[in-house]
Amino acid sequence: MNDQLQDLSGMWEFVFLKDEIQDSLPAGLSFDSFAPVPGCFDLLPDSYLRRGTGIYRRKVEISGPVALTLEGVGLRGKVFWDGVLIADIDCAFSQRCVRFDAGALSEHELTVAVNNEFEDVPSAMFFRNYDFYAHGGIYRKITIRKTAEFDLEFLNVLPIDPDSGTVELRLKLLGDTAACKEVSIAFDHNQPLSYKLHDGGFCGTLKVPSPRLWAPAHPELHRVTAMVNGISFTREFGLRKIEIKNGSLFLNNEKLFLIGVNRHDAHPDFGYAVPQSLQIQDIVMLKSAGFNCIRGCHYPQSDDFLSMCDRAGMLVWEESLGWGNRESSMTDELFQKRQIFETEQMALKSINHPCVIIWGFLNECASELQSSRTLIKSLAEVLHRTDPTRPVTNANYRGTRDCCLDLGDIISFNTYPGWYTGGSDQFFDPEAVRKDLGVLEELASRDEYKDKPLLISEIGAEAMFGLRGGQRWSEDYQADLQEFVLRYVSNSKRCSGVLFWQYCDARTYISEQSQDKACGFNMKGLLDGYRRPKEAWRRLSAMLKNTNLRLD
Ligand code: ADA
Repeated sequence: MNDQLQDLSGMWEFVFLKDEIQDSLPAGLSFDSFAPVPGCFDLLPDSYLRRGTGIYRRKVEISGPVALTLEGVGLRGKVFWDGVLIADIDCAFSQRCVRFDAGALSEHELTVAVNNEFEDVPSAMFFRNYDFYAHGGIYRKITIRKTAEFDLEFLNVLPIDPDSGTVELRLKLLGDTAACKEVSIAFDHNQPLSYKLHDGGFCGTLKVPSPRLWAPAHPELHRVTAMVNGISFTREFGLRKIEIKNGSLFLNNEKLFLIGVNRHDAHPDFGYAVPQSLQIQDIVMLKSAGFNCIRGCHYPQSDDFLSMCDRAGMLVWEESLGWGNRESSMTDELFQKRQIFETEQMALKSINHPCVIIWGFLNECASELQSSRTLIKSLAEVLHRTDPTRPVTNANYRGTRDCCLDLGDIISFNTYPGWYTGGSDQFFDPEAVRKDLGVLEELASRDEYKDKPLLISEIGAEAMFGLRGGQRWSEDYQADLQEFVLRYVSNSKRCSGVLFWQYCDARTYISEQSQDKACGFNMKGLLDGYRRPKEAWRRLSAMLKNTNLRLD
């Protein structure tokens, strides 16, 4: 950790423009308001639910070579330093680090222009039919720190044999590394050992002294400090092993059963700029209710959120941005290039977080088409190449029509019996769910798939908070469904877990473009958007607490 780090969160000057800006700031901009950073400008009074460009500006006092990190903006952003364009961010939720010379020590002007208008082209990363709101804003924090003439690109620690503390350490510097000849590496507070650098890089198998395993019940973390020419870089990591054996998941050689939720990092009033206190509360609520996993749907998670999951021992499925992507995108070369780049960046960003046990991508893409195989195969390959220690998957909604199940390590089905299919009656029909899940289990048991774990990665029903009566849209209908699902999956011989859809209600749209949702929210939450528990939350929590559900 570099003690010269400045967190630029707070109140920035702000102005909203109806139009998109190009590579220079419009002349004569008058910043007529203020806005919170992190924050979504389309939740501010004067630009509420409008589409256009939010321009944020603040002063920063710093000099010389610096690294500016934007942890996530949306939908796209342009970054200016003293009016000069220094970065163009073309993907929502993705972390970007920009290195440049800030100039002489004085008050400089940092301006970030973010735009939430849709690009209706196949290569777009965020489409208007995505069933989660396309907020405009600076979703996550921005920091800046002074650097030397060289800087750290990454310092990754991959657990090879956690019990013995054997790890693969990968370090890469960038910038002027000519004078960087060796690196000294220390684990925790142990003596450092020196190693030669080659072209500013090092890769080797090292031993962590006094290794302590990371696991949900005892989330032990280690630290590694690398020092080059007097400059030190520290990263946390965890020693744990996630693997697949005979069609099941194993964590540290113990069979793993996932009972979790899909969680949008969202809130009705904050959009995707969820305060850290609320993120912590979400993790605590889930952990104390007995859930053991969060699928970060459907975009990369912030480093802070993953660090909190590391500390809490909450398992995470992290995935790159995508939702229902159609053949026109799946076969578009620029879309393929962007997806591969963003997915690799996600893995490099999160690789040290032991809580992340599964990599995902392209939620519910057109995986029933042969033409989708090229991109799905490339994404699985780039993840395996970047990180050979974690399984990869993509949640699909094509059931038996899917033709890409062989490309992932885990078979993950999103399915909505009792809501979109079956259960045509106004009241919950368990037979519809039993039949649907039985078909998926049978498919996953075929020879070509039987060695892959099976996850029900989404299942649920809408429920309006406070509505009772047992009919569709009521809390008790949703609770009847989710209770049946948990009982069924817990007794399944084939399933390795279930991730309920979804943790809490999240903003979407009322429009023919998306999936019409009452009140403009996807209300399949076990809690409402303000985290008020529905009947389903109470029932599942009771089941997870009071019965010895199969958690092997
Ligand atoms: C899909 C999708 C989710 C959500 C869900 C629903 O499975 O992956 O993001 O849209 O359907 O509520 O319909």
